[in-house]
Amino acid sequence: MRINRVKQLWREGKPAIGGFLSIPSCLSAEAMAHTGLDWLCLDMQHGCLDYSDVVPMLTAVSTTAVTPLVRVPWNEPAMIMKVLDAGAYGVIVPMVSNRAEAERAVAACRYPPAGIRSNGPNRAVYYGGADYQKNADGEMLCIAMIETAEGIEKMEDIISTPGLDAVYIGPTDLALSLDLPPVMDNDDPRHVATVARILATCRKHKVKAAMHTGSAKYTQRYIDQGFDMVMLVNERLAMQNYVKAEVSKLTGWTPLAN
Ligand code: 3PY
Ligand code: MG
Repeated sequence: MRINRVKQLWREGKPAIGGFLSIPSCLSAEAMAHTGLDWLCLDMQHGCLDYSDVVPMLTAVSTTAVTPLVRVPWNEPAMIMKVLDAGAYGVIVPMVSNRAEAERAVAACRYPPAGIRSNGPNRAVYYGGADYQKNADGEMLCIAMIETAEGIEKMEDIISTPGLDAVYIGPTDLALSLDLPPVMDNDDPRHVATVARILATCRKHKVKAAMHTGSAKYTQRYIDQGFDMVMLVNERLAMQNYVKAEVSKLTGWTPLAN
């Protein structure tokens, strides 16, 4: 069975740094897989990706050592099982608000008797190996997002869910839940304090903590703060920000004001 690189980094006490994919393209997925990042997450929640986009994009990412993850659109066992069968090595489940929802996500990621995952890995066997079913429960990451008001209130119940590998903070939904503007790299003291409380609760229960950012500055900040997994950039913004920065360097020409 191919090992999960993110879990391996954690065993070595190192953080895993990754990116998000939102453009339905195998070529951009493969290009992002050649940037040095540890993991890439195909974003079915807010990215423009359907299942028929995800399957070939997982194949593109798996031409490299990058760990492929999928953020599913919602906490639905059917989609969690389908993306794992297609070779995702873990799922990020949005908007998990209480213990029952966290248990539902974990169960979908584990074969019986630990969970309710149905047998039928298709591409996953080619990517993971012939002994996939025997070892999958130990390699697949189940990551629950804490970003709702109820989730903040019940973080301890969620984080202490048996079998949950990590908790992933969605900073903009977290901000909305705190009645703040949906700013990604967020310095509001209430946001900062909530993020610190989630991290401390993860530490208490020996669950990994993951954070989403929009810049190297904040990625570094969260690495230094002790996060185990940090999202640096998504490919759409990487492209747009790079071109905008280059455009701004030109003189003797007026860029379109779109
Ligand atoms: C959030 O900021 O809420 C996220 O889910 C990041 O994608
Ligand atoms: Mg969110």
